[in-house]
Amino acid sequence: MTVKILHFSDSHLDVPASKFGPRRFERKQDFLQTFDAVVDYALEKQPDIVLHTGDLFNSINPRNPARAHVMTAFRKLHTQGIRIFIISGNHDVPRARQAGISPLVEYANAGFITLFEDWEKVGSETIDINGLDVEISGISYDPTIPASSTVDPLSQVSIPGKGDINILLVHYNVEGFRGTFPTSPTIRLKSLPKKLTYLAVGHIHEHQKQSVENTTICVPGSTEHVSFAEEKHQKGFVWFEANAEGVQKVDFVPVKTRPMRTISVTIPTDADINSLLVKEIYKLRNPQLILRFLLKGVMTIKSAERYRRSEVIRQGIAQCFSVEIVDNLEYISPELTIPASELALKPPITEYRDYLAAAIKQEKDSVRKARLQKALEQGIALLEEKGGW
Ligand SMILES: [Mn+2]
Repeated sequence: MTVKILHFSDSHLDVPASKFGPRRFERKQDFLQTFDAVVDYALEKQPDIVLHTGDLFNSINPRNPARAHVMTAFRKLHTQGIRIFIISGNHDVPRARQAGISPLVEYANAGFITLFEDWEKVGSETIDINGLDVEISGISYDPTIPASSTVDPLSQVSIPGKGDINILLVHYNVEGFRGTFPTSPTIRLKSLPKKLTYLAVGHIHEHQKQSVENTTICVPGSTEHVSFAEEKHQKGFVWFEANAEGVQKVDFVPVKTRPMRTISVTIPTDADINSLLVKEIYKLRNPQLILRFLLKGVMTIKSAERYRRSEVIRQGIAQCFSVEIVDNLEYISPELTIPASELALKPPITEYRDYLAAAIKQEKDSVRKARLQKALEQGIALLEEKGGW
């Protein structure tokens, strides 16, 4: 007999989507839909256990539509006898007691899930599935570790390791996995707990897996593209089966997500940027597509004058789901011919003296000349007092 387990992660429900303007609710809906795709798969295929390895919500205070949605989904799974085990990720862990409690606590209190809330010590539960002891342990993300620390979060961690199958849920980077920054808390392969069958990993958004001795380390990745950095990743979740001999198979099951694409555009000299971008938009037109342009290169003043960013976006959102333009450009002006020496700034008192001296020289009326002379003296005194030179 094998135990059937569905593992998903990083759903980031109720992600902020204000940059999508009036389509922000639709964008939030995308995340709920991929979450539903996973839950529907579980309802249909009936795994024994469902694991979620953190960042179920994008924040500790998700809004009610997302909360209620998850409650309904977990109730359905629970009613079918599917056990759910969850940890908190860096996005949905309370950073301090004052910040309140995790939104996941509601589901645990309702009896629908088992939440391993602690980040200081591992929580553990053993359940019997088809005569096999399945030990599931978990440790939530520790918000007190500085993000730039290179600490190994598992160096002091052990699991009971008494099951026929032993699973540990974590939400950290893992040594050697893509998307892991060297200057962040990272699990070292040497600190994997003994007798571990499956390390269920959240936090890394790209699906990856690796075996180290008898342990399978698996990252299902996020269920939607959380940022443009993920645009090329296939999103989905993991279905695996294990017995007392270890993990027997691991399948990645893809889910349908909204397409996302970045197009880099190098600006040719004096090109009409608007028609260039609009042409690209028509080439890629797709009402589902989240499109981003990265403009690169140098823009002359002449082409900048013809560039109407809002016009490109207006035309873009008629053909695509959204269009974003990143245009941190350098501007150059070939028409600029003033010698640099004439543009140099003078110290404030020198500037003031030169300006008034010229005015005094030009003035014919003696009374006005005397007044300007007085203004020159008083002005210099005032500038000196204020720290001018
Ligand atoms: Mn995440």
